[in-house]
Amino acid sequence: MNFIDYLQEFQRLEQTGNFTASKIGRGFQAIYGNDRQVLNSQVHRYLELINTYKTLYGEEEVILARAPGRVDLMGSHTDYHQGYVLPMALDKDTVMAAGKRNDQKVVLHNTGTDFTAQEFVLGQDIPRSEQGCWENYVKAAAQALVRSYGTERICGMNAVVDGHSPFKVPLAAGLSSSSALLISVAVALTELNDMTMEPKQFACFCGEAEWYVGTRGGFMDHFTSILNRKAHALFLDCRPVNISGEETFLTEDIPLPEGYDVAICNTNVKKEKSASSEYNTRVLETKIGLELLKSHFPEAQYLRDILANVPLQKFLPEKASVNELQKLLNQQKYEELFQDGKFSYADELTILPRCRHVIAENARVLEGCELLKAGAMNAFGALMTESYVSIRDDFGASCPELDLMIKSALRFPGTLGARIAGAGWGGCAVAIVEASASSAFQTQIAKEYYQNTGIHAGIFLCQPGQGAGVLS
Ligand code: NG1
Repeated sequence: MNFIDYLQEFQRLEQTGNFTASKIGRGFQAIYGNDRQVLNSQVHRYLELINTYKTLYGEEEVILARAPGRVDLMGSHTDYHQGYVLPMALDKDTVMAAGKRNDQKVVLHNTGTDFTAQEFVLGQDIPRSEQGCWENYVKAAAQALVRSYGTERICGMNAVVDGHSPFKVPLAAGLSSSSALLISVAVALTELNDMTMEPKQFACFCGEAEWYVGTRGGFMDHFTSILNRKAHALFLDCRPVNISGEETFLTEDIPLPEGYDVAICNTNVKKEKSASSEYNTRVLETKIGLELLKSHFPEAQYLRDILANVPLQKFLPEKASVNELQKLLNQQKYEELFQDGKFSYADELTILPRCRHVIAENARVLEGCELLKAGAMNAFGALMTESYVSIRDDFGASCPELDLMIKSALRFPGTLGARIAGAGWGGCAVAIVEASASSAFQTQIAKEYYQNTGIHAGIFLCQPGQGAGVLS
C-alpha cells in the first residue's frame, strides 16, 4: 500500500467510525503524532492537495514533500560568530505535491492566495525574479541542484504548494517559511530525480542554495528543518568541523520534557529581513568588537572564542564614532569593515554591549542544553527571559510591540520564560508555557496585546516537529 492509499484508507475508516491509528502510515504518525483530530485534519489537507495537483496537471504519479519552519529557543545572533544555537522545528510545515516532467520546465502553483502561478526552465543560470517573489526560493533549490549534478541529470517538475493556514509556516514572521519552501523543493527534486544526500550535507547544500536570493545567511534554519526530531530541540555548533575530508557541523538532539507548550506569539509587525540594515549594523558592530579584542586575544577568530568571564570593559568602548574607530582599527581592517560606505564619520556605533550579548548568549545556549536534559524547565524558562533582556538592552533588537507582548507573557502565571525569536525588530516572541495553562495563555495574551497596540496577535502553540522529507 502506498502513502496515498493510506490517506484514503484513513478517510474511509474515519467515515465508517472504524478508526485504528495503526492503519495510517507509520511515517505520517511519526510526523503528526497520534491525536485523531490532528491526523484527520492533516489527512484532509494532503488529500485536498493531491486533488488540486490532479486537477491542475491531470497526472497520476505524484510525490509529497514537506519541510517544517523553525523557532529558536536560545541563541540569538550567535550563528554568524560561529557560536551555538538551540532551535527547534515547528509542527507547521510547507507541503508540496510534485510530479516529474519529461522536459526541463518547472511549473508551480500555490494554493495560498498571494502567490501567482509561475514557470521557469532549469539551467546553470536561472534568472532571478524580482526580490521578494516566492518562486525565487524554488529557483534557488533548482539552480543549486543543476550546478551540482549537471543540467542533463535533472528533469523538471509540476508542483503545487499547500498555502493554507493553520498548517503552513506563517510568512514573514521569522519562522523560516522561505527556507522551508526551498527545502521542500530540494526534497521533491532530489526524490523525483533519484538523488540522495546525507542529511547534514543536504542542510549545508540547502543553506548555500539560499544565497541565490541575495541574502548570505547561515545554515541554522536548514539544519533545524532537515535534522530536527519530533519532541526534541536541536543543538547546533555553528563552527564547521572537518570529518573525513567533508566540512560539516556538530549537532545534538535535546529532548523537550512533556507537559509544556511552546507558544509562538506573532506581533504581526513585519520586518523585512533582507532589507534590514539593523541586522547588518549588528554584524558590523560585533565584527568591530572582535577586531579590537583580537589585539589582546590573537587566537580569537570569532566572538565564539571569547569566554564569558573576560572583562570586556577593559578592552572595548561602550560606543565609538566611525572617526574614533578609524583610529582604533588598523587601516586595512577599517577599510574592509566600512567598505560599503554606509556610515559617515560622525555616526556612532555601539560596541561593548553588542559583543557582551553574543558572548553571554553562547554561554546561555550551553547552559540551556544542560537544563533541558535535566528537565529543569523553570530554570530554562528563566534563562530564556535573561536572553530576552540581553537581546533588548545589549543588542538593541527589540521593538515596542515585542516588549509589550513579552511583558504580558511573563506576567501570565503559567509562563516559564519568554524571549524574542529570530533576528528581532518585529516578528515573533517565543514562550514556554505549562500545557495545562496554554489555552488560557493564548486568549489572555492576545487580548492584552490588542488592548495595548490595536493589533491582532497571531498566537499558536506548538511542539517540536519532525524534520523534512518525502512521505512514502
Ligand atoms: P530570522 O530573523 O529568523 O530569519 C536571522 C538570520 C539567522 C540568525 C538570526 C538571529 C538569516 C536567513 N537568518 O534569522 O541566521 O542570525 O537572524 O539569531 O539571515
